[in-house]
Amino acid sequence: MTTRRTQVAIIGGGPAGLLLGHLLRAEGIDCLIVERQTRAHVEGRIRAGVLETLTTELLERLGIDAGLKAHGMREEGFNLADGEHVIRIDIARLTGKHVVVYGQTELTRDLIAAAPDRQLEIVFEAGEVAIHDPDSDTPSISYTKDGIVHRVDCAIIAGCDGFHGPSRKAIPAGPERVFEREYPFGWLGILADVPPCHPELIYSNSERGFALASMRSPTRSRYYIQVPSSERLGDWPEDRLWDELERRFAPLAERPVTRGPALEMSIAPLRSYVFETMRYGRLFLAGDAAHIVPPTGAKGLNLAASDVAYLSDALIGYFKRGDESGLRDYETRALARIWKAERFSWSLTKLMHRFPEDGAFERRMQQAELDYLAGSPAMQTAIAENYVGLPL
Ligand code: RFL
Ligand code: PHB
Repeated sequence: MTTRRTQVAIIGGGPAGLLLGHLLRAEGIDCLIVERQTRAHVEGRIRAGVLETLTTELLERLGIDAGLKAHGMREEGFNLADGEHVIRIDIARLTGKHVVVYGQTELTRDLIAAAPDRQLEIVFEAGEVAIHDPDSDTPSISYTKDGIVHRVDCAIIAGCDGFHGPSRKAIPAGPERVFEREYPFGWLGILADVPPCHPELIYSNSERGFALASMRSPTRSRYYIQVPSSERLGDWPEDRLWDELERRFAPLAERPVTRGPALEMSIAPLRSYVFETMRYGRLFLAGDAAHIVPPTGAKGLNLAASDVAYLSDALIGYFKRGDESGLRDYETRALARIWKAERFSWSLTKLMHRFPEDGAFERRMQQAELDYLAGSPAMQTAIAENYVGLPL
């Protein structure tokens, strides 16, 4: 067994862990990231695509924004469609802000590539990661690598290990602090090197269910459709999905849907989840480790970034000035923003999907809300300001 010491042991090398690691290193704070997967696996995961200003500003502050500047696509509006009727939400006019389409995959690659120069150590393929004594003054983590057990003593443990990681499970919390809602459907996604059918994102509520036309670049498209939770990838040969996308977007998009071989296809279940105990002694949770939103509002990655903005501030205050107030307030500050993003993602999910349990009345409610939205600058502004991201 080996033993070493660092100031902050970060579990998980997804966006939350990588951003936190860089923000701490930028202030000269020692930290170490332990990641269960291989580097290739982490860099290959296809997930989010829409970044709020708050997230892009963090990358700019770190000076890890060359890829973002070169390839990020500035989006000044997006569209919500009801059947054949498209409502454009002009986010630039309504909020003075914009969002940037830049893949989580690319963002993760940029953060990993910048790590060695900034002395940010990432241990990939760390097995059996375990948390010890988080509620004591001498917390530590351990992991195995190449058959050797390593122990890392630290002052703080940051649990950035996603929804299935060990950090949340290390926290005893009563059921009154856990909030969950599962949806009876998932999103079937496809990524392909074909030009997008529309210059802006289209979220569509159609008779055949929800669909989203998104993109990664002018030559790479990302599409999703709503599928019942019972369906498997094997039920969806590529052509069946393209047929479906063609049907849904032909009446809405500027150009026909272009088909191409799938670079990736996957089904993601939809869930809303909040674990309100984000601090336990010297263990702090950030990102998907503490909360999940359905992807409809494009909030998951951005919430991971805002958690980390709060947590890095708190840790910098603690290590630089011995000020514990940021650590004390972390949970309250983070949850205030998390719950608003949970509300937005839930309400947009309810507005844009077909729920199997819904009847004619609920459908009329969706139609009335979309009709109201189409004619109401006030409601468009409310949607736009949530979409670009609420202030920290
Ligand atoms: P991650 O990305 O899950 O990273 C956690 C990391 O922890 C590692 N890990 C462990 N490491 C060590 N030991 C263990 N025992 C470990 N167990 C796990 C994992 O390997 C992983 O590397 O969480 P993080 O960093 O909190 O980031 C959260 C985001 O990834 C997530 O919220 C977004 O992808 C959600 N999301 C979207 N968010 C947006 O802001 N905008 C979007 O447009 C958007 N679209 C999406 C999405 C998520 C999707 N899926 C697949 C769930 C679209 C989809 C389809
Ligand atoms: C994506 O491009 O992957 C994407 C875009 C918007 C969302 C969710 C996912 O709301």
